[in-house]
Amino acid sequence: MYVYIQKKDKLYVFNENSDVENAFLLKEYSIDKIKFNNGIAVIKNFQYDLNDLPKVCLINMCVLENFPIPRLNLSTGSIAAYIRKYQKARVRILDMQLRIKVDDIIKILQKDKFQLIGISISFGQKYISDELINKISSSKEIDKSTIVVGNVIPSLYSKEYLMKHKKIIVSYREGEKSLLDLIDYTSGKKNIEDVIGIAYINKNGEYKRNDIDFLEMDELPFPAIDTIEDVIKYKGALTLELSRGCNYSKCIFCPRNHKGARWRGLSVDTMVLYFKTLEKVCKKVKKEPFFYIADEEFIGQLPHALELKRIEEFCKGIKQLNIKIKFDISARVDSIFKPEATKKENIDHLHMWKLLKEIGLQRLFLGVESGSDNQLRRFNKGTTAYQNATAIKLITALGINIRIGYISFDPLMENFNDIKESHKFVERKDILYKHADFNKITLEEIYDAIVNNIDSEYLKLQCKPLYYKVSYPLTSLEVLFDTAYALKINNFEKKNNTKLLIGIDMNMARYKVIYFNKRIGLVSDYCQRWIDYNFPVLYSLKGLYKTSRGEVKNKIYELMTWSKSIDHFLLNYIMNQLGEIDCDYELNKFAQQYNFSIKKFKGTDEEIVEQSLNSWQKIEELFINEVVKMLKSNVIKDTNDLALTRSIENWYKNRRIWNKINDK
Ligand code: B12
Ligand code: SF4
Repeated sequence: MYVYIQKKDKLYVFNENSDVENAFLLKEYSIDKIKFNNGIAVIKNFQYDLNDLPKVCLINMCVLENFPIPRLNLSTGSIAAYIRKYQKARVRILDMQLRIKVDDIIKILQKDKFQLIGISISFGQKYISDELINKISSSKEIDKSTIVVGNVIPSLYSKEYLMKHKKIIVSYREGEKSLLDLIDYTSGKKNIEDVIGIAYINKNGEYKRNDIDFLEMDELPFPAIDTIEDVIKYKGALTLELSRGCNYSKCIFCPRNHKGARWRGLSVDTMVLYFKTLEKVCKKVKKEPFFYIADEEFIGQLPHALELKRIEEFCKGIKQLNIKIKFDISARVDSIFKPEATKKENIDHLHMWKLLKEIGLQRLFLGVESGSDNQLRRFNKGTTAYQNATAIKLITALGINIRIGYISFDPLMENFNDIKESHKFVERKDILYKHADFNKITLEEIYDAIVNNIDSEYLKLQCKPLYYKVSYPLTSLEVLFDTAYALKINNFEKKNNTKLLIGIDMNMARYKVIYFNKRIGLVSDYCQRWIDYNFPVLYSLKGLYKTSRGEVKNKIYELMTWSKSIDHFLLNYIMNQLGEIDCDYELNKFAQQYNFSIKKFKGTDEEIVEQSLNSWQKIEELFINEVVKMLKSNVIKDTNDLALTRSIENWYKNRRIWNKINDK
């Protein structure tokens, strides 16, 4: 980092390593004669005005009602840090998660006059960004600025985007290098044809797309944390990125063009440095050092020895720092257990996970997706139900807490078989293990006992259902643009002379799709309505969970698992109402707890499903009442701007209206 102080025609430059000669800004102005005075370079007769540096505003969109708890935004943070690394422009970050509204943004843009305005548009943010872009375009004070949009939504369908907003530019992949080029473009130093990684409409009205390569991660500086104080103020979470891409890249529902099929990670030294830096920052802002690693696949799926070495060195580096940090990561199930690997390789992996736990790994997100082999094959997930169960058994026995991604419905399901099988899988209480005591049992013994199904007095089950760990219950597969699943549906349509993809939902970069099996489509649709209805309350609770500690954290966790049970048994209840399953012991037991009597509804399938939701909402209401009680008695403390309280007010107000969150 460099500090520049300009006083009339004098410029003082400071860098903590006295490496002033490499200050990019001085290179930009071709300053060669530098005199040092007490480690500070003093440049006399500095004829340039630093106020003339281009100004860039990076805006992160957010629909606050749906995502009331912020996360430190890395999309803008990473680009801002990169621009600053090259001292190309002065950057300001505006993040709508931090309660800035579209009209506030417009006022700032009118006042500060930025040469380049970058807008980050992720899922569900299309409409709100359209509103912003339209307001910018119709404001005389700012319509001269160049506007570039990036992130998932514009990148997945840049052409359609540009047809709608002709004057803007789309950055369709990583934004760092494109932004540097765009600064030169807006300063007249580069032609638009030479700006990498963008799509645009040229002077002849033609759609153009300039190439770009993926960045090497070590080129990335530590992300900008300008907004950190506000993130903390609104009880938000800290995030960090250590790798990009995924070496597997074959799950058919996951678009890969934008993020990259090749995994690229920071070097171990840089990873350690970034952990250290964020820990230092946390001390400064008085926040517990807990961060969410945003990487799609943290481990990397490299050749075995290399992967092991990398993680071991990283853990060693963190241990040597002697810092106390906590972090969450995501990985694939086969980063824990591969049935086809040797016993030694699998145990090596356990050792690697144990090390990660020792340096502060709190929670691991696993893309499990299903407990039905048929469905896993359809997804090309590369794992089996047995493998999923075994990996979870092993990892929980190591004391690592997990969350799992799970997809309950997908449009090509022919009947309820996969749903029933997969739903039963998460009801299993023989998968989650208690933390084993390593003084009493070795990794090898844990492995042998679990893989060979042998009882061990040192391995105990939690006796809790796996659905407690499902991150978003009752999820339907979203057929996102640019995915192999969309192609699979195309082929299915041709083969069966039917039409399943019936339109596009730009706001979510996905297809509107009807299910091959209409009944499953109906159940999926209503489950989504149920989840969306309850989502703001649960997302707020989840956010508060992340920032709370001790007893309060446990209380919120209990609430969240309660809500998971209600969601889980809703599907059993609906399937039972539709005559797909019997009312079994588990469903009966659950209903009885709340004095809920299961009586059969009559009518069309849709009427039956809707009545089921209305009626099940009575159980959800007991849950909501309990949250209110805890808020009133101050057991749970809301965010400063009462995010949870507002979500609850809406919950009561809109009962029995089953809209979906991302509906216009
Ligand atoms: C945080 C996160 C979320 C949060 C969002 C929270 C919030 N408040 O908005 C939650 C958990 C809610 C979420 C949900 C979903 N997510 Co999500 N999420 C992420 C995650 C883990 C981190 C994002 C991040 O910070 N990345 C790091 C930054 C640096 O990368 P970036 O955002 O892509 O930014 C770069 C470029 O996009 C570009 N760029 C971005 N903005 C801009 C702006 C300008 C001006 C320019 C020039 C460039 C630019 O440059 C940046 C730097 O290179 C990513 C995984 C990942 N590592 O990206 C998945 C990810 C983005 N999510 C994904 C998906 C599919 C979803 C869901 C649709 C899942 C689902 N089926 O429900 C939902 C949709 C949510 C909704 N609105 O309904 C996919 C997207 C697939 C793809 N390749 O496009 C990802 C990649 C994960 C995955 N592999 O499945 N998600
Ligand atoms: S879902 Fe995860 S494992 Fe599968 S391709 Fe996408 S990032 Fe890779």
